[in-house]
Amino acid sequence: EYDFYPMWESLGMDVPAHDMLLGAVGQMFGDVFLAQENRPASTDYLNQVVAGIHSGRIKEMLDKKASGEAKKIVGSFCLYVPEEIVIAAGGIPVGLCSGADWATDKVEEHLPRATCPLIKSFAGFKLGSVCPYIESSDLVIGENTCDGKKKAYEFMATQVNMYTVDIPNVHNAQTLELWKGEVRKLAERVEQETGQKITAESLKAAIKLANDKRRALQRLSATRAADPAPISGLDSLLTVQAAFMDDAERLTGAINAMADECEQRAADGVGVAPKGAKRILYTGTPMAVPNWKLFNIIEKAGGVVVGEEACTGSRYYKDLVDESGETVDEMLDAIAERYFGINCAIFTPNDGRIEDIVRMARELNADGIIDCSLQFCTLYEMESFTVEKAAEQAGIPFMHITTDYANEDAGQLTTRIEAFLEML
Ligand code: BJ8
Repeated sequence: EYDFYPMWESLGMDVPAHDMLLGAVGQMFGDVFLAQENRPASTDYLNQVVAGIHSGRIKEMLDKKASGEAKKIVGSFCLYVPEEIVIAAGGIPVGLCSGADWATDKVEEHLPRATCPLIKSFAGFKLGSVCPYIESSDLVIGENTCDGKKKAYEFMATQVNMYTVDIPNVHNAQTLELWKGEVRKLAERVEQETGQKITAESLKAAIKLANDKRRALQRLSATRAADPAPISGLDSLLTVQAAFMDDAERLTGAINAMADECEQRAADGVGVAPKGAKRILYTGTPMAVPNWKLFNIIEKAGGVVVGEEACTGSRYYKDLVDESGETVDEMLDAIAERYFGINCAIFTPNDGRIEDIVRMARELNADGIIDCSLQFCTLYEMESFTVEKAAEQAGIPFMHITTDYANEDAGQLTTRIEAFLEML
């Protein structure tokens, strides 16, 4: 057994508090994931990812840095930050979004109480020194998306080495040009941090690496159209959550193995839930590790989540970067174009998201849509009315939920979800 304590201490972490966090997450993982029946055997890889999430994976990244194989670790909070750029400049990209309440008292000395739990969580993980990803990040990239994140990054910049990308709020030809400029500026900033120039060769390889991961996720997602569903929503969500932290090449291999097994299960009529279990399309705010609350409630109530129109779901993998570019400029443009298609609710209008929801519900044979917003997220709360209208027009039952990371509303949510599943 390797002793990870010296590593955590060298990162400046609060080791006793971190022990408590790891203990709680381990317990939750057992109750939520390992308690599932008929999981595909290949999901064992996900168990390993979670087991090493704060230990083996961190050591692996730090070892790569020490050997010179990687130059820097670069954290980010949003799907709009292109991982290809970080990889091509010799960095290791990691997702820093956080899915559990931590050090809330300290957070509320700097941010309002009425702030979205995702934002409070990443601030709390930093202030409580319990996240080895944030502590090992040499550069943290933020983005001007929602008001809460935008202003919280001003505080985060007092805590970490931070660079913020400006993201337009409307999609048109002119804002695409602005965005391409932002992508170039980001590339320069990352190069400056890593001390490694992005070359046509490194960028082409990074595009291929990220696209291969997306192609594997697309394969896995397609198998979920089958009834019975071959894999749970929980394991599918965890696969995308892992994609923000794990080694890309190794994870891609594991996802392809999961897709192989799930294709076979679909052909054989083997499912994680019984045939005829009510099928839910999830849409809404992202779910960062270890936020498994809602999926757990839906699936423990006998439903099965068959798709996620969310940043921790289809938005992460549905579109590929065009691979035909030859020069760095052409490839950066292709990256900008691909990322500009992410249907974040900061955009107005956001018709692409609405179309995706209805299309996915049909393709994945969903019986109902559950749209969820984290508390105090004005964007997704507002947009839920448009989503509801679209679901109604498409004749798909719809339910909106507002929740946070605490467990207080779990009983009430269970009752509401059971009633919704019953009605489908
Ligand atoms: S591209 S969805 S990852 S910004 S839930 S912090 S919006 S108040 S996360 Fe997001 Fe990028 Fe958009 Fe995706 Fe604010 Fe809402 Fe909280 Fe949110």
